[in-house]
This record gives sequence, structure tokens and C-alpha cells, in this order.
Amino acid sequence: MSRHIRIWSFADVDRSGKVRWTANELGYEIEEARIKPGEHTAEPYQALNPYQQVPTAELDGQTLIESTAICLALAERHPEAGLIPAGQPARDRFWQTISLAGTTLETPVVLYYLAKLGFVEPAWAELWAGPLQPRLTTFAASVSRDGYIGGEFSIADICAAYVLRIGVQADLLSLEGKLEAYLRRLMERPAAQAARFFEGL
Ligand SMILES: N[C@@H](CCC(=O)N[C@@H](CS)C(=O)NCC(=O)O)C(=O)O
Repeated sequence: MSRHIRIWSFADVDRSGKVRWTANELGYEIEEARIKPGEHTAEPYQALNPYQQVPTAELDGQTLIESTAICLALAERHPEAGLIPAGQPARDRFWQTISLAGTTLETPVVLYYLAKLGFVEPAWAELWAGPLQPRLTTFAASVSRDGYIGGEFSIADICAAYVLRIGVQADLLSLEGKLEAYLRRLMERPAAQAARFFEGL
């Protein structure tokens, strides 16, 4: 199995960052394929990703879409790296976090932030402000001051870091206390730095 991945993205800070960080944790050689917004809704890109979104990855001759699924596909290929915890209860907490981060929190927090920056309709921020703030605050309160989500570092931390980073950038969360300790520990990881995951925080 070759450790080479090609990643299509707009920028380091979009959801491709989760894939880039995971690939760096596993020592992959990364080939970047940058596209401009607008190219994602036209050929040739939409043949790769008919949902017309980034990221897309090419791995072992296969085209993969959906950032969290690509991270999990990488982690599954290298069980020795332990990026998916092996036993309960760590595994239960892992899947819960993958689901919370990837579905309950990710799309709302990204749209809220993009609305605040003026990239999408302001209505997205107005509609999401109410339910999003308490959910993100609850999620941030669940991280550990001195550990990781599944005990050991895993893909759950990468997915959590993505929504927490944007929550801080959108001023929905304060970078202090337990949350700051958790995120700073993640920022120190060489693979996160190589992926430029926290750039702009
Ligand atoms: N669930 C998808 C969401 C992908 C997504 O929304 N990507 C954004 C960039 S981070 C995008 O392509 N936005 C452009 C669009 O939706 O038109 C994933 O995790 O890959």
C-alpha cells in the first residue's frame, strides 16, 4: 500500500484540513490539487465529486469524498497507528464525537462563520445563532484539559478541533481554560503544524 494521497481543496483551512492532518499523522506524501471556488461546480471536478464540494481525495487508485469518511478510510488502513480506538468505552465516545462534530455541529458552525464573514446570506447566522451557541459550548466543555477524546489521540480529536477552531474564530467560543489547554495541545502536534490546520486562530 503506497502512502500517497492527492487532495483537492480550496485552501488549507477548509474541510480538507482534516484529511491533510490525518495524512500527515500517518506519514503520507500529499499531492495538493487546488481548485478555485466555482470550479467545484463544473467539469472536470464535478465528475470526481458529483456533490460539488471539497475535499475529494485519490487514494490507492480510488476517488473518495466526504472529509470525515476520508480520514476514517486512512485510519482504517493503518490500525497500528491507533487513530480509531480499539476497545470500549473509548470507541463509543469516539463514534459519538465523530457524529456530533460531523453532523450536529460542523455544517451549522461553518455556515454561521461564513455568514459573519459575508460569504453567504446573513440569514444563516441569524437562524443558527440560537441552537448553535449552547450546543458548541456543551461540546467544548466535554474536552479534556490534559487528555484526548478517546483517551489516546484519534480522528475524533481532528474532527472536534475543526468545529472548535471555527467556533472560536466565529466568536461563539472563548479560547480560554480547558478548551485552550486542549486546542494548544493539538496545535503542538507536528502533523497539525505540517497541515497548517490552526492557521488564522
Ligand atoms: N460533508 C462534506 C461537506 C463538504 C463541504 O461543505 N465543503 C465546503 C468547503 S469546506 C464546500 O465545498 N463548499 C462549497 C459548496 O458547498 O458549494 C465533507 O465533509 O466533505
